[in-house]
Amino acid sequence: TGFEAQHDHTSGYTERLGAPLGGSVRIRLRTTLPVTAVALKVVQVGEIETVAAQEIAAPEGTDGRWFEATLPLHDRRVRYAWQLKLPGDHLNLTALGLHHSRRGFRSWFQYLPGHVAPEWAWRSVFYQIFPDRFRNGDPDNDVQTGEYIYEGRPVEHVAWDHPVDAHGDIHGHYGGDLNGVTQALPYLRDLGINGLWLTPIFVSPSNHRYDITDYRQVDPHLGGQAAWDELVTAAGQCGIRIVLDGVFNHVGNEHALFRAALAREDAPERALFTWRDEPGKPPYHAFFDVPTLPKIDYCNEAAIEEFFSGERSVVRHWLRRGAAGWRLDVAHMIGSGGSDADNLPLHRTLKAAAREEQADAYVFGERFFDPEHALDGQGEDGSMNYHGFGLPVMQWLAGATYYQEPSQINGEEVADILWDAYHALPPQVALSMFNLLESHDIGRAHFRLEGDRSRYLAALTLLLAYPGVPCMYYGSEIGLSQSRAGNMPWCREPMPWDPALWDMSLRGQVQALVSVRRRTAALQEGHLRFLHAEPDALAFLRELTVDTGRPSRAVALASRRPGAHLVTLTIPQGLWRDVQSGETIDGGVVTLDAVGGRLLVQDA
Ligand code: ARE
Ligand code: CA
Repeated sequence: TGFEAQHDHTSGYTERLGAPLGGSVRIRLRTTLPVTAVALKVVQVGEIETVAAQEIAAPEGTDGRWFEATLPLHDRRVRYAWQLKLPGDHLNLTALGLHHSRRGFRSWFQYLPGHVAPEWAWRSVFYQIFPDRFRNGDPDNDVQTGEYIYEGRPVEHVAWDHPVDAHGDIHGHYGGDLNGVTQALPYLRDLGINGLWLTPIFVSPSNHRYDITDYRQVDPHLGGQAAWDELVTAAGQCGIRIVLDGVFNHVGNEHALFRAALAREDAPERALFTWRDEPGKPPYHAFFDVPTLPKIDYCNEAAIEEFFSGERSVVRHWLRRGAAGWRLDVAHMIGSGGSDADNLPLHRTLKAAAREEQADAYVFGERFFDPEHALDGQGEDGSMNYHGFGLPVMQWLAGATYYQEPSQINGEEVADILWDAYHALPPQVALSMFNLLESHDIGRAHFRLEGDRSRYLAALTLLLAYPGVPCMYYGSEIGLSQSRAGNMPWCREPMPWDPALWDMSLRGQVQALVSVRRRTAALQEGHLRFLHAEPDALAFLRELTVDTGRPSRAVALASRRPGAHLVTLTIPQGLWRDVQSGETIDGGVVTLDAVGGRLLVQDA
């Protein structure tokens, strides 16, 4: 399709992302319109400035006329729009496209100075592992039945082929460990992933390990420190980085600091927690009032030092020992009991400590709701993208939310929700969002889609093509499902290792998606444009063109109809390759069968 005017965050149009506050950055516009002049409207520190743009020579291999302007960076978040003067007319280019009016500031392009994203994450495909359920590499370290009492009952060793049930969950340990993850590296490498997010691995009595007893020891039931060191080394040799789960809102009730606080009325450790007296509740604030998860009070400098800023803090400790970043459990709660916004200064302290330790540490928070206010570049790099990706996509494809609410949304609404969430964020933040369809907390996508391969592949296609860092949940690639409806614990079935139990054709399709994601620059850092939306189908374009001298483009198309579904849409000219079928397609107006989701790429 012919374009009329184009500008985005990619390096052909924006000199660089995250240039320092107080400086400036050169930005460009390309247009085929008969413009007489181009200017930039910039809003910062409450004022609108006008900056003139100069025409420059078109970069080789491009068409249209090019204009360049210098964007001054005097504010923590700079918003701008292009103004194109035409004979007897003028048009404005914002993130929403060309319009006569200037539209609201929220639709303007935005530039976030001073925040350099960990770009390796953009080039990664992550895989989430729940250690107790992924692979048992060493049966000798397994939790034994009756080894200790947890929440009033002896723990139990559960056989790997025993499905998760209510009994098995709370007290059941399957014996998965880090030795198993190391053993599975050839499998993971073959799948093509290059990032791992491990849910907690430190000493903890529960099978999920969110109630941590000692943050500086790897649980011996997972193989201890030796298994971690071996995993980090071996994963590094495969080019796989590991992000750890940072449980910083609460500790486990067996943690030494909490035990000391409980032991004496006048213990100094009492100041690390908040105490209360409410009938039927624990005498201290706790995560969702779960007594095993006492909340840490960050009013206290000692707590900040212990976990974040101190020379030997937990955050620093594991970055020094090979972790590549942190996923922050219940990020919005980490603080001193105030709102998510009140907690921002603390998150900046955490991120600053992580970056001091490792310049490209990737830090993202867990939030089930709109995270925009928390993503100012100084705190987290991104957020788990339930809100702006996984929940709406799954709601659309499953025809209901994961918690079975009887609500419906159509393709146009999904496209709107996704686009709104995407363009609300500065580009380097949008590209650092941690995208997922499912996790250890919510029902498996495959199950929520009733095992329908076609819609499942549509979901995976969108995941691997969308801006942000894609993460798959262990077993997704072989069609691992769950034995009954619901969220956790049903979504935590052990991974079967007998290939006879795998859906091999699904695994092949996932491999193809992962591989193209890792090879295609447009999928890693290209901009986003929705091309099509109808109730049962949607399509978007990822594009990175001029700076490489050759185009890198991809189109993702997904349908929620179980069978064939012909969709007519317009895609840019040129030859396109279908990632699954290998078939070649000419650009322009095309009619494609959207069944099962399709990914088309164009790279020279
Ligand atoms: C266990 C049992 C549960 C039981 C619960 C209470 O498994 O069946 O209901 O105990 O007794 C960890 C474990 C859980 C454990 C929990 C408490 O993994 O298995 O539950 O500790 O012991 C909300 C939060 C979100 C949070 C989820 C769990 O917003 O941040 O709830 N996620 C993190 C981790 C969890 C972890 C913890 C927090 C605690 O990822 O694994 O739990 O450290 C809707 C709501 C969301 C809600 C979401 C999922 O979308 O809007 O707010 O998330 O559903 O339930
Ligand atoms: Ca084991």
